[in-house]
Amino acid sequence: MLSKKIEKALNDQIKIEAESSQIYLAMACWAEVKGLEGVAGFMYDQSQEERDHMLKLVKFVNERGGHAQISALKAPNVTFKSFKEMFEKLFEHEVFVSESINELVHISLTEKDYATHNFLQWYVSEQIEEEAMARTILDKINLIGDDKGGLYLFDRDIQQITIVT
Ligand code: OFO
Repeated sequence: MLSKKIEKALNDQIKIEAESSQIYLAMACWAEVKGLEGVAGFMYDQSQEERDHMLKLVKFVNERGGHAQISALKAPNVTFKSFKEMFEKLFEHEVFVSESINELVHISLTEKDYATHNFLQWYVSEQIEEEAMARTILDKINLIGDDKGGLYLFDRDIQQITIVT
């Protein structure tokens, strides 16, 4: 059984994962209308992953005797100054999510909720991967700079880049 404090903290994380999904969906749309199909595909996949992260939490809360809350979401940014800015935002967002997961892990320990603590370890590992992937992409974008040919190749190769990391 979840304590009220843990239930509230998990529900807050459900909202964060849902918002992450919307943020990356908006990025996918922006990339798609700018003609970068590879980047758009990558962002659609990220958006789907975040929805999966949300659903995993929803099911956990309901299975543990809580009630998962589906709430109104903050509208995401829909335009960006550049691809660099867009990927910077992705990286910053993943760092924010990691901090939020860490806080959740901390609460699970203070509440002595070891089942939730165990469940959250999956998210801890996932955040290490996602931050590393975002950092790798950002490094590549910084190398490309304003080079149009570089951006073309980056768009073509982004799916592989992410598999390698
Ligand atoms: Fe990329 O954040 Fe979910 O967990």
